[in-house]
Amino acid sequence: PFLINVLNHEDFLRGRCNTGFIADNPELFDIITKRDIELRILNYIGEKVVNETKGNKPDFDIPVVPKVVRPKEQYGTKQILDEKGPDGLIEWIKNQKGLLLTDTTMRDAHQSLMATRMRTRDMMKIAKAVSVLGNDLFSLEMWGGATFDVSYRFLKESPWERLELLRKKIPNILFQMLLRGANGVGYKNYPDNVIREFVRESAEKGIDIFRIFDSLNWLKGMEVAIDEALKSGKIAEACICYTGDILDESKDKYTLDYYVKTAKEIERTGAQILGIKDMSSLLKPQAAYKLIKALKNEIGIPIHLHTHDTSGNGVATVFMAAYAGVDIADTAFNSMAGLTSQPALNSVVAALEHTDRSTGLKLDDLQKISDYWAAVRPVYKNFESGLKSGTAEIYKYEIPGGQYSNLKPQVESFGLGHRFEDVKKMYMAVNNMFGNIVKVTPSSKAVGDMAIFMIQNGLTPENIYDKGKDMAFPDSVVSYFKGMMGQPMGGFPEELQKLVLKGEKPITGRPGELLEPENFGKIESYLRDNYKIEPKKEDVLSYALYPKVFEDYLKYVEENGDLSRMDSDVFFHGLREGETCEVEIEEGKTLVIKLIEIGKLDDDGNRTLYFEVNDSTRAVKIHDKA
Ligand code: 3PY
Ligand code: ZN
Repeated sequence: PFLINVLNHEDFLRGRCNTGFIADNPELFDIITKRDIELRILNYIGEKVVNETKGNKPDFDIPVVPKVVRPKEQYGTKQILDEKGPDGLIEWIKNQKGLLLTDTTMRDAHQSLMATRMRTRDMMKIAKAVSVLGNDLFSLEMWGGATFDVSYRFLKESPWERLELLRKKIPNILFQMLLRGANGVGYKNYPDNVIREFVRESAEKGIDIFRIFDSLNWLKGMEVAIDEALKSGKIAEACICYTGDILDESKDKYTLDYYVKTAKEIERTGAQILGIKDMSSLLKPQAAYKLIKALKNEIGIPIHLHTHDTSGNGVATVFMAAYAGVDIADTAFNSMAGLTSQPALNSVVAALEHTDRSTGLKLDDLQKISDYWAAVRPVYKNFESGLKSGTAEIYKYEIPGGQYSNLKPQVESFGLGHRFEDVKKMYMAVNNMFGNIVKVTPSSKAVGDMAIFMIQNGLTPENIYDKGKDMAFPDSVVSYFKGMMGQPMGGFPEELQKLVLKGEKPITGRPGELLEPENFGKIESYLRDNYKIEPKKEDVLSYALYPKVFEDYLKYVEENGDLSRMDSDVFFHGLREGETCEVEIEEGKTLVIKLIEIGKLDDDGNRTLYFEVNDSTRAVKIHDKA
């Protein structure tokens, strides 16, 4: 190919080449040949085989994709929004008797069960079936939260591409994303123009419902995102994050009155749906009934309940909310439900059949989708937390589902695995030190980081003011006390704030008002000059949100190629000796790869792996790190 490039070069063709020709045209070497792509894929698989699974790849069932025929005309909630506009959709929701359901499998369920690792490829295989068999679902939560960051950081795939691909396959069901208010899909406040541009672009690419929350229930933190979602003609679902226990009258901070008052303020922002975001599974069944009943009396916009099943009471909470008149509830297909994930969709549908809140969804159809996910899940086993049953302890610890499943590996990564129980207790103690705050990304991260930091350094709520005088606290904690995550109800505990900030002055206003607007033009030039891409708006936004993660992703893809068309069992576990897989390297071009033999360790610590690729034999040498 290099030679062909030379022969086709204009200067060469015109005889204008001299001895400087090669040096003057370094781009001639930039070509990626099919052999290069092949080699990168073999190296990738080789690394997995030699240094991760060590030849012991588990046996996985092939997930069965239900056969469906797409009707000529599909009519779902997406068509209602597109045809009737936001007001028409809200009117339609209000007229529904049955409980409307959202499926969260492609976002929160895998975020909360398997550290957000679900790849686009596994979603795409079932997308058409979801579209056809799930036509009567209210929405799919399939984007936002941690999925944005994790796609780039660990899966080496573009979240924007996921959105666009799914949108094409599922044209009939509303798409919903989780947006952390002024923190976007990140962990810190961004300049207003980043939030606005991000909402605009996401709406353009296919998001219909923006579920917006602030990690301290601080309305100002949601203002910009709500305003932009409304401007883009989509739905703003603004949230109250639920914490504490309204049934316990001895608790006087997060009371029923507090939630009703906050809900009314949310309604006044113009948001079309109120979200109740119970990220930590703290909303007990009877509390759900009481809360929804009260809200239904006080506000006019539809209410959408989001809860987790960490406590094991999630399905009961959905029922009690249904009987109090909640309009929409979040669930996940059964095989991806329960524990730190959402309550079980199929079970809720079954239990509500023949009642006045019957969902109208067909159980046999839904089962096929659940069966597909059941077969996909084992591939991701290494990312699961090992939690085997619901835990009532969550009411005490108040740890969000997504954080709970991640906390153990995080604690282990600090060499503190044996002190996990202490970390959970410290999480509770830190919450009290912080003044009993709402804990959800990113405020929950500040509490979690602080808990780990205190255990690591032998700090206690009593000795910290003395022992912690000269200590630099974790970034998230500093950012929290500076006011960069917003203002908590009741303010910051002064003494602790002083200890953490060490003389730095906190802010009391909206961080977005102080942050310099992002210069998108500059980012675009930077990306163009440094990477082999013609930057699109989405690339510029990804860089604005996560500069390092996005650059690492670009470098990775430049070095290793695009692995998004490799099946997940191969992506995570490589191949077994004798096993064959197919990898599509571009539309219509497929490599059939068989691992023939894993060679013995040689004197330099390498192993040679022999492959058959589309009938030719190839060998790659991999350094064995063991
Ligand atoms: C997120 O912010 O990603 C969450 O899911 C919070 O509950
Ligand atoms: Zn959640």
